Amino acid sequence: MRLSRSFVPILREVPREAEIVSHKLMLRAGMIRQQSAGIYSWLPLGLRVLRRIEEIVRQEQDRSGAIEILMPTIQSADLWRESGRYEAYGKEMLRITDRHEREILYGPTNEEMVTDIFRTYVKSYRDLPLNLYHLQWKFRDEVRPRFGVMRGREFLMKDAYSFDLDEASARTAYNRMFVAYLRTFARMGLKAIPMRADTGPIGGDLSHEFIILAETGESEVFCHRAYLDMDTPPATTDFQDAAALQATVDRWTARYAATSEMHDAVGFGEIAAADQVSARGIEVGHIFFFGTKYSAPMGARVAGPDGEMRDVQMGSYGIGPSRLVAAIIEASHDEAGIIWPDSVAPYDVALLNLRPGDPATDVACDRIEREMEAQGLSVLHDDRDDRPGAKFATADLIGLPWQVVVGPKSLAEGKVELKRRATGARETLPLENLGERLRAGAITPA
Ligand code: P5A
Repeated sequence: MRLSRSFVPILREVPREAEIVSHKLMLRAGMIRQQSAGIYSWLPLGLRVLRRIEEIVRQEQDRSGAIEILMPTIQSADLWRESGRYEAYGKEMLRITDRHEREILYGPTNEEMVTDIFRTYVKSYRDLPLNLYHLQWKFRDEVRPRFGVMRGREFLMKDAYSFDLDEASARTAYNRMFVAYLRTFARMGLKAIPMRADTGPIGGDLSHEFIILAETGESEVFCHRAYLDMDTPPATTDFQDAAALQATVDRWTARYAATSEMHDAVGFGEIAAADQVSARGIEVGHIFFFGTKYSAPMGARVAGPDGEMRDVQMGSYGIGPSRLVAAIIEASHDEAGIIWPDSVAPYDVALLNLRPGDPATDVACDRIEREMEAQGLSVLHDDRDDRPGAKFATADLIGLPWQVVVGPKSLAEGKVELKRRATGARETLPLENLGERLRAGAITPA
């Protein structure tokens, strides 16, 4: 993709309204545009990152056995009256009246709607376990929307809902999501720590928040240092093996880790001082087990093997893909800009033509772009008529994993420069070897 033909409105000035680095960088890199408080348009670069995050989330949900559906953003108030949450949810819910004076709402979450779908179709234990998820926009009229897409009013959520016959299998469903979440965040280059958490308006008594440590995080968190070095469950994890899942969850919950609402100063004090981590964190996911809180009032019942009808056991599991875009930047940037992990970068390579208009660099850049794309790499080709210094600054700001610099002098010798954004390591190499070099991965540090 040629930068001149794309739409990447870079801001040279640091926007005044932005307080935290991810918000500043997202605005400067032309990723998002605020439309009103807590409501954003996603511009091409931001959208590409969001889509890649969604895809990782989807792959790991599918791998764990969850099934994708798509529920609407607009819901009927009557459904929420059935669970008793219509009044209870309070001012965070955006309530709307349609032309027939019917009360509807912009969904802040979907427990009621998915329970309605379930009760319509599923009547027997033979159809269980079941986990339905979707990726859909939510609206919460937050008192303090801030930090850009980190705490928006309109935001994207992946929300999954599990249905099981009894509590033991519901715990296995919870464990499946727990393990899927560990893999999901690790694939985005994040160290997410599962912490015991409060359940708020969703309810239930078993809940973990997945937290990444960051100074700008809104949550105050406490955990054992060992969590910073734990291994992620492998891709070969068997999500049907309840005992193995439990063992993984046990390992990841063996040590102290809690958000401030669940903090127990005495328990935390038992950790050796050097291993105590008291920090701020960003909640990127939150999982809940709440048994029959929705199924009982809404009549979602299934027949067990004995023919007896019983209320289905449920849990719900959220991830915030739009928040993750900002959270990843909080975790991975430097003074010059964003440093995208390979797995979520909007493009793999920034291709910098240092002298657009020069036939030699133009031809070489076109060829490099075509060849790299043929090899499956995505390229953002800076073909604009701009000073080299400005191009370097833009490339560092946007933060693509690789930069390929094509200048007239080295090109005359058949060479280009390759820079790894994360380490700053550079090497000069022959044009022909470029694609292979990139595919091979990391270059030796400078
Ligand atoms: C779980 C799924 C729920 O709503 N119901 C369905 C449960 N959980 S939650 O913790 O309230 O939200 C899940 C995740 O959504 C993200 N999130 C937000 N992202 C951006 N802006 C917001 N205002 C916002 N609120 C929640 C978080 O990642 C959270 O973990």
